[in-house]
Amino acid sequence: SFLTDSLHTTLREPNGHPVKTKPAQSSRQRFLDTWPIIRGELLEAFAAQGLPAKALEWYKNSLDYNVPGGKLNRGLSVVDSVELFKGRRLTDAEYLEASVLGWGVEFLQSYFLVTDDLMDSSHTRRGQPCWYRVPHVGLLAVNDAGMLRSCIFILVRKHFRHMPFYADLLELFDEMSYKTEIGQLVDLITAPEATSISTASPCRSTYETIIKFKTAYYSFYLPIALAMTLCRIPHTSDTGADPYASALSVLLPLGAYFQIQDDVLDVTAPPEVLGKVGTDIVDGKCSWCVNTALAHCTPAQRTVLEENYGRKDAACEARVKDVFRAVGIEERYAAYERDVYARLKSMIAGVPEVRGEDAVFRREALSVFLEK
Ligand code: GPP
Ligand code: MG
Ligand code: MG
Ligand code: MG
Repeated sequence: SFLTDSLHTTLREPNGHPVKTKPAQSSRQRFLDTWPIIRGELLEAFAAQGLPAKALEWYKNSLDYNVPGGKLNRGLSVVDSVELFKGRRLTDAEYLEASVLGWGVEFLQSYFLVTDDLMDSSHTRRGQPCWYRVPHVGLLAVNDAGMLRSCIFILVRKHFRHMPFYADLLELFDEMSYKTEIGQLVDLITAPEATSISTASPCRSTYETIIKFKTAYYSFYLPIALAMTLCRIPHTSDTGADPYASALSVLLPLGAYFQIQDDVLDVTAPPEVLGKVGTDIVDGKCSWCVNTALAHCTPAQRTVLEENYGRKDAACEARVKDVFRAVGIEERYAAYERDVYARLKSMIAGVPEVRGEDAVFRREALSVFLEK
């Protein structure tokens, strides 16, 4: 449609896949233009507590370092979906309202990333050192992460406290955080320190649980559900279908696809491109790659994996990567991607559209997300 065409460039891979599509400059730019306003409101709220200048400086640095530097896909999905549901360009006031929720998802994301990098002993993120690795930050990163999460509630309270759906917004942020924490728990306990994969025994169903909980709910369902809530899309429809449930039924497998891509990039993408150094192999993570390798390897390759996976050693990591290459991880991923892309497209085609008072829940919000 005109809207998606104007919001998204249609870059294609040589094989015709519409992957790695970047939002056009204009959509991203309008969202980024609200950052100084959002940041200003937070600094004002902080300054009102009467604190030493040094504290304000620290808070400001943490915000700038951790929040606006990513791809912003999650935040953009909120504002783009609101625009799509309303079927017109938003006024500046409406846009700011939607962007509070978009930045809310980005604050949640920054909170997760700062703590995830500590838990995963990661090195870089978005092309710069992880926050906890910045000199003088260290474990203060734990508190900074909590403060990034608090930004959500300061902003949502300021902008939506008087609205009848205020509690719904809070509940969404809260429930999706809980789901993510569950996912992070399973992610971490299936990658125990110094335990070989033979005893950690990654398995498909555990893997599916991990990726649904740690990624899909907050990265995919949350932005769309926030947009639907802001647009007052009702929970019921003429056909009896709950549009939030229909959205969820597509967004969970879509989020799983995204995390599988994240896992593959962790072992295959150059750090300069990815902005982070992959740690899944040395961390012994129950990832798509190791699951796929175990399902297709020879007994000899299995031994190599058992002896080298999850060891904090570059030579061990290289041996694991050799096995991954030998079993054709990238080719298997390409086949999976073709298949899941087609499946998601047909699932999306079956999602009912639901009319609210002055907005319509459109299935196109889901396909826009798929193309991203
Ligand atoms: C992605 O895991 C999941 C998260 C970032 C959610 C973390 C949840 C918490 C409750 C902290 P990942 O480790 O594969 O991400 P990345 O590859 O970006 O490090
Ligand atoms: Mg990580
Ligand atoms: Mg992690
Ligand atoms: Mg990862």
